Amino acid sequence: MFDLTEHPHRRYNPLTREWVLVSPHRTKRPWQGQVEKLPPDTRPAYDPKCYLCPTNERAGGHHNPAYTKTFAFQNDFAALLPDTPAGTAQPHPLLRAEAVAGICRVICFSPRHDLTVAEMAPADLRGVVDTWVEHYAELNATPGIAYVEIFENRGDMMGCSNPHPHCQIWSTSIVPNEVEKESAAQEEYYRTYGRTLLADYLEHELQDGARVVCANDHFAALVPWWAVWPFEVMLISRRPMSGLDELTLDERDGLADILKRTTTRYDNLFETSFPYSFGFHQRPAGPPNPAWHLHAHFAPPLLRSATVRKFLVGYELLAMPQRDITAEAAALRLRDLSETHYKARS
Ligand code: H2U
Ligand code: ZN
Repeated sequence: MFDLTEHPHRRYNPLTREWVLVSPHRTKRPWQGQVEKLPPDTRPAYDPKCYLCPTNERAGGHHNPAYTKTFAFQNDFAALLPDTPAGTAQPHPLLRAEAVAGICRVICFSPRHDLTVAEMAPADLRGVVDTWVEHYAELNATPGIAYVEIFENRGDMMGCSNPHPHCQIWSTSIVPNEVEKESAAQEEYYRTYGRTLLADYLEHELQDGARVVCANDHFAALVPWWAVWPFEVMLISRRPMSGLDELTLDERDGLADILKRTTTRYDNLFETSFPYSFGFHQRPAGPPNPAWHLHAHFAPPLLRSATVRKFLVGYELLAMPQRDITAEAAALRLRDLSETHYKARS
């Protein structure tokens, strides 16, 4: 008899329409790979050498103001530029290129160099949500912008260059690959069923409970059925809406609350500043879209301790993503963790 907790299988991701291979029996194999030590987090509240701390100098001679809440600025090494001329090139039918224009920004979450999302006060996190809403609404309405990606890389492991709490926004004249896949799946689902794909998915998950990590009146955090990263989590708004700009004020508080509770569980998992890439998926430029359902993805690399991470290599790069622990086992671990940050425990 096929048993999801024992037997190798593949699971379908209806958002990207791709499969992930799950090998639950492999969690028994011995580990002899790379062991990394994460140094304890001993950052000062202000670091005179940090290019994100208040009053410090950034590249190009820019000076940060003495900001007290959030602070946004144009990325000094932007990957996309607003004035790139439109154009295409096709030297051969197989070789296509298109110009991409865009606006890249950095948002500091707090003047405090030593904090993480998990350690920020709920009111300050609500301020971060308000800043995201403001920038999403403005950029999404900017002529020439087709999509606004808000994301945070946290930790050296995820290629983050600076531990000061911050995120980036890359807004582009094109809709990027992952968003295009999710758009197509959600549009088709909505045309067929007249409901959003994630509204139906979330309704099932809240009833079932096996993959739910935590929830409040406005958002749920869960390990998706199709998770690739060991402790991957999705945040899904309980009310279907297509973008951050549609959040009510209560829902903004709900988002701040679920962010704090999810990242606190993450930090508590291995009692470390848990590395991850995080970001929102929401409707491409245009008015509210009933097919699109606002959500966020956490992609964290740590696997079984603060020193053992998952790499997407070999089979994952050449064939398909693969995981060992099941989504249900990961959700159970996260659900059982405290919502009091380990650093705040006496
Ligand atoms: P990470 O979040 O991935 O570490 O990136 C930080 C961003 O900050 C990165 O995109 C920008 C880099 O271009 N940056 C500035 O805009 N000004 C600076 O003085 C240094 C870094
Ligand atoms: Zn700093």
